Amino acid sequence: MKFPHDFLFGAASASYQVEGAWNEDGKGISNWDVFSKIPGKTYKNTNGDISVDHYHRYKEDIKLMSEIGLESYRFSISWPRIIPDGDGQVNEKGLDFYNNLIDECLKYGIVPFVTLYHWDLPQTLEECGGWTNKRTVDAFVKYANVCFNAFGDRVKHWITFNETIVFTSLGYLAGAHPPGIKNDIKKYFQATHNVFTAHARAVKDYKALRQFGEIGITHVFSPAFSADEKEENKLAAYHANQYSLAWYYDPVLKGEYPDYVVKQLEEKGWTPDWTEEELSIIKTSAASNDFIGLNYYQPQRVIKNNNSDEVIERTRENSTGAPGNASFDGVYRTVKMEDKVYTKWGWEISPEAFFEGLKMLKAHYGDIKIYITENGLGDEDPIIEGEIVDVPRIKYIETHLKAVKNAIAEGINIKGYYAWSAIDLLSWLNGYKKQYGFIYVDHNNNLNRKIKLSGYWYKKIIKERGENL
Ligand code: BGP
Repeated sequence: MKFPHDFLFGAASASYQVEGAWNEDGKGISNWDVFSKIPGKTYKNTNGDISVDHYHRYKEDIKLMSEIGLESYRFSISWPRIIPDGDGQVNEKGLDFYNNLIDECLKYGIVPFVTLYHWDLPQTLEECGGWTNKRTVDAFVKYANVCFNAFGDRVKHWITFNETIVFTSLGYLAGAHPPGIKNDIKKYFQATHNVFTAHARAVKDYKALRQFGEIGITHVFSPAFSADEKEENKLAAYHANQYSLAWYYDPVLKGEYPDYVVKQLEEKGWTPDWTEEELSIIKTSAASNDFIGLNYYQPQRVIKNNNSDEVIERTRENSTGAPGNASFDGVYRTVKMEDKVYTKWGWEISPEAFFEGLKMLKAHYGDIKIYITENGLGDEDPIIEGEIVDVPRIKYIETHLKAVKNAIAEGINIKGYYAWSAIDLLSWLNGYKKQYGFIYVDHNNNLNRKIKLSGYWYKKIIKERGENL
């Protein structure tokens, strides 16, 4: 079987992780510009001031992407580049940059797939309470409209938010992302609700513009499985799926929050401050949401947490995805398992769980349209005689693409696959050490670029439309 002719083979990036030029051409300061400069917050205090300088080298980068044969490039727009103070004047030079980037993609027939929010919030909004303040919701809707109007003639695929669970939980529970707040459960849920409201309003506005493109949201896809057959662990996995999956997917796909969570939030006093109007906009916009983007790296293996009084001290190291933590409410715990395989950073590698999770999603939400908006291997790539021989990455992407192919054969409506990442870039908390790209960037030599073995391998897969996978 070949992948369907309208299936997009792509790769992804995010503004803060690639662009650099943090204070050029009128760009405002973002929360990450500030947060990454607090000593000890990131690996070796790395930050995105220069990153891989995509802002200045985008032409070279898009050309390399076209050499790989990418059909689509998923990138994000930096909000503070467009509206430096969050909700004030538009910065024309910011618009110019993305107009040029989009045009450069189109010149090579690469479909631009645009994320509006991949975590770099204008600092002025962060200082007013960030996503816990409804002013940020209004500001986002305004910013989204500016982007639809400026780029919507050429951009027909929009993602409102990237991974709400990550920026809200690391921002308000683990304190590992901006604004660096720890264990404030009430704020965490408020932030999530405000994001869903912002998403719903942006979807409505986009549809009203009649630009005839599609719009959706990207979520972490980390389905929870019980570590064994014990009833208490199965219940713990159910709980994990309610809080980390249903809470995020239901409002977007069904237009309402899951009862199981809503009831518990009421009991515990964690219910967000929400209005009838917001709930109704979430309800009515769900039907207009075109797709769901899934970022899949690993599943969660779950057991019941038996020492729920334990204080969970989250550090940078244990908050970036490796199993071993208790949930914020103390109900369950993710575990590392003897019989599973893990990356150097402790993330499980499981194309099987990916496939199982996709079937679970279909069983629960029916025939939704899906893009895999991120999937990839963080590794330290060997260089042999000048070539970047990232064989483990090829293996990783190959097995996960096979899972996608099998899922399509099962009738799951997957319309594209974006490897993370198009090019080596700044990992939020792991610096440049953890590489993901098809294109290598030499930090010791002028940020020179070179296509890796995985890039050439992907080129072949795209050319054959995955027939030999
Ligand atoms: C996702 C983010 C990406 C990227 C990726 C890899 O959560 O959407 O921006 O960072 O994870 O994460 P890391 O760099 O921590 O390995």
